[in-house]
Amino acid sequence: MSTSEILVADDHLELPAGTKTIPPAHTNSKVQTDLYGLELWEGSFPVVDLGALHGPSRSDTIKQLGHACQHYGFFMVKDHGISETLLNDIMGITREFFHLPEEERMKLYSPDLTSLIRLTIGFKDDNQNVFVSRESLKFFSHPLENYVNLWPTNPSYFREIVAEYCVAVERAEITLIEAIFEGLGMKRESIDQILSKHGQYTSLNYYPVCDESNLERTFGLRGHTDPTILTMLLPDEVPGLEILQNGEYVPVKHMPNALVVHVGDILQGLSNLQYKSLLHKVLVNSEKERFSIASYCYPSNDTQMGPPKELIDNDHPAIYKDFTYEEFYNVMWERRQADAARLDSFKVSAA
Ligand SMILES: O=C(O)CCC(=O)C(=O)O
Ligand SMILES: [Fe+2]
Repeated sequence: MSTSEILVADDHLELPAGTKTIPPAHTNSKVQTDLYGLELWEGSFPVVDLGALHGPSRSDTIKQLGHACQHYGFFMVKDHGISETLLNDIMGITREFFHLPEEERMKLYSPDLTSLIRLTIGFKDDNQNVFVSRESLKFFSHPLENYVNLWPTNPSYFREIVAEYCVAVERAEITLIEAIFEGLGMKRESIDQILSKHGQYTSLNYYPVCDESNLERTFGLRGHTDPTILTMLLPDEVPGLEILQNGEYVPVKHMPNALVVHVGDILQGLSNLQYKSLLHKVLVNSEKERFSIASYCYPSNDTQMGPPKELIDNDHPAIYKDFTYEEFYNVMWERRQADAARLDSFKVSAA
């Protein structure tokens, strides 16, 4: 594996609930909004119109993104530029892949964390006496031409559809990240340095129906934060994803054609802790299988993951030292922590 192919963690441990304060919703207009003017889906989940970043309300939208990152660590995006047809196609091909016979899927199984594509399967954690029942096909997806030839050819349209989706999501991710960085006050030079050789890692996820008798001790995925700048997730309509809000895990309500965005650990570091990465987990159920597609965006390997100089002054001293993504990645695997505690050893105050 070259150093440009650093993997993201897929080992998720259960974590205690933390606390976050979220302002109450205003319900006096047709579209519910919160105190920051953020539109709320189902009264709880902020929604940002990504299309507005290309028009005259760009600066308002950038402010909204800042509020969503700071106060929620999570938001949904609409008008993200990915067609409904493509969203349906990628979900369809993901279902088709996981409905292939087991021996066909298992050809891609690999316990090797450095593999450029691998199928991971459910397992039992004997220490905690729980099952984690997710099956995932994980692979690098940007730059596309480096990886597409490693992807499966069964189902026959797999490469075509997945490639089209990954390119479209990458475009949306970069638009979004640039706007978030701009909102933080980063200079163009810093933004370019972080994103010039950025990567994308994709995980097609399958959560099988769980036998009723095992439901209590089976997770789809245990509580964790993502070791990314941000993650863009396409969930299907089956409930399962839960995010931490006000110290409690809350089920995310499906919003048709929206993508779900999580602030990741790297954005936490780069923002000098103005934004915190989001704790989330996935539950399984005994009635319906569930599918999701996660796109993890990570920075150039040599990115300095401490806050850029322009975010630091006497009133805002640096919380994190300068460290590279590569160093972060090594610590993450060494310590096997499932949340942003992975960043703690890079704090200025750390020994
Ligand atoms: O499947 C989901 O809804 C969430 C997946 C997730 O959190 C992850 O892959 O990191
Ligand atoms: Fe996650």
